[in-house]
Amino acid sequence: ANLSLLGSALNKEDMPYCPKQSPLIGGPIRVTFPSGLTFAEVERKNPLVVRGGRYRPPNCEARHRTAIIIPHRNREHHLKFLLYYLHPFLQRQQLNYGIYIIHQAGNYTFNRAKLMNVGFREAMREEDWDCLFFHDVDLIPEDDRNTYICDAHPKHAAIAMDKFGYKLPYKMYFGGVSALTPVQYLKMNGFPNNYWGWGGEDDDIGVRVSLGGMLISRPSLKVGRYKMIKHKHDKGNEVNPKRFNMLAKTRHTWKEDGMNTVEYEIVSRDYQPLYTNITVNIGTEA
Ligand code: UDH
Ligand code: NGS
Repeated sequence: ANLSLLGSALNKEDMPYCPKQSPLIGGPIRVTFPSGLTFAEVERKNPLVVRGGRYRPPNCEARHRTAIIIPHRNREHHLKFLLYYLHPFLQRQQLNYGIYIIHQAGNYTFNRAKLMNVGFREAMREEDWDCLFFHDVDLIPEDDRNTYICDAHPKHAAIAMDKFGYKLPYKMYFGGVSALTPVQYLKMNGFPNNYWGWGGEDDDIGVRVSLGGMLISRPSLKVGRYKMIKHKHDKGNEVNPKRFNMLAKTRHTWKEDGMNTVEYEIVSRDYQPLYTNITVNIGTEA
């Protein structure tokens, strides 16, 4: 009895670090999309996740603090499946983590990269995250060994997607899921703010990595596997006809457009059981 009293008197700082390799990690994950799944069911399955979609391992001090940043509008049905897989996946990795949905307000053309800049600033405001995962809502990781921690260089994690036959579609592809430390993010002045509509912004980000003097780190093809939830082009995210012209100029524009110039207005910040929802007005194209 004395021992257990002592145990409960110990505070978090006295907990041992989690092992370097989590013993809870398995291998491949079988991803299916159960019909009738609800957010309430995902909540029930994740009793240790607290308000705002935060989690810490209960019995050890996490070695890593990872924020997941998800650009979003009108994809609740995808979000539900992503959370269903992502919460247990991150818990098996024994991370201290938080999930942020960056929701674009209004019906103006979607801007994925600018939403990521908002997510970076707003997440860092709340916590000293050491790694940020920029994560499309429709990509489900298919292997436990795909650890959601940062590397010495910006990481492109979604290297093997089912829709590309589990291969990289092209060498410089940087789309889907990527991970950067705050230092890496700021070194490349974050992401571009001026790609409105579909396409090219991920290539721009890839170019910024090298303009910032960094390399791209990647997991193996075996581990960096993702299943994409099938869908059509969204309304409000039409193909951006300017993307090639813009990409041709990235080397001249990256220092003048990015984290140092991002402007937006927070509409609301609410702490849902499974995620923090930040609704933001990001304006319109200049
Ligand atoms: N997103 C939204 N809402 C939108 C548009 C985009 O939440 O209206 C987010 C979401 O996180 C998504 C990401 O931005 O995963 C990237 O957008 P996308 O999924 O439209 O891009 P992707 O290249 O697909 O994955 C393009 C449509 C492919 C249609 C192919 C039909 N066979
Ligand atoms: C490239 C796009 C990327 C896009 C990738 C995969 O052509 O933004 O295809 O697209 N670059 C340009 O348009 C310049 S996908 O097959 O997922 O629709 O991510």
